[in-house]
Amino acid sequence: MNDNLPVPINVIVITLKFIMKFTTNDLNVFIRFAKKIMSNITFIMIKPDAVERGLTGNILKDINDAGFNIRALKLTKLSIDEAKMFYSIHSERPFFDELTKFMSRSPIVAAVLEKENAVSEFRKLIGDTDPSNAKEGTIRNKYAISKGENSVHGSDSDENAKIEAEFHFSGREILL
Ligand code: RTP
Ligand code: MG
Repeated sequence: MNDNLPVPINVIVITLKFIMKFTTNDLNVFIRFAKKIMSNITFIMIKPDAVERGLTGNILKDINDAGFNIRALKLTKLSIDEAKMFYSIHSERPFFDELTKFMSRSPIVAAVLEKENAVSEFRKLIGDTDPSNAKEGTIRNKYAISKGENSVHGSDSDENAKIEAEFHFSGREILL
């Protein structure tokens, strides 16, 4: 008996097509799942001006009342170099020096928040960068001092939320 019978080519093709279809489907499911997780997460900071004035509790309550779940949280302090790194996208802007000195002046509270469409939902909750333009009831409208000292930071995209969360937290500090 011949143990080395060749496998017909059409059997090989059908098997390969089956494996490829299976893995492509799996990959698509995984990509959809990853995108869903990413769009549910944002990174935020309670800035020095708000921590200094004892507003951390009020702001965390506003965040909670707006339906966000806290997935990571810590009190920390940025060095001037860390502030420069974090806000490097603004390095050419005239307010960069003022911004990085302010952000490293005293402790901040950093957090990762979860909610559907977290990035845009959080930016709605905090309001315009300049508190004089921020809608009534938004966090910046209620607490910010000025356009520079505006009490809170929120990521501006899903990609940046991931980068910023990883800047402040190790994987085991984020409880998803
Ligand atoms: P953030 O990144 O802190 O959430 O603020 P944002 O998106 O609303 O505003 P962005 O344009 O990214 O600016 C970053 C921070 O820089 C300070 N800033 N100062 N003095 C000024 O004209 C000025 N403009 C911006 C603010 O602290 C702003 O949040
Ligand atoms: Mg920004």
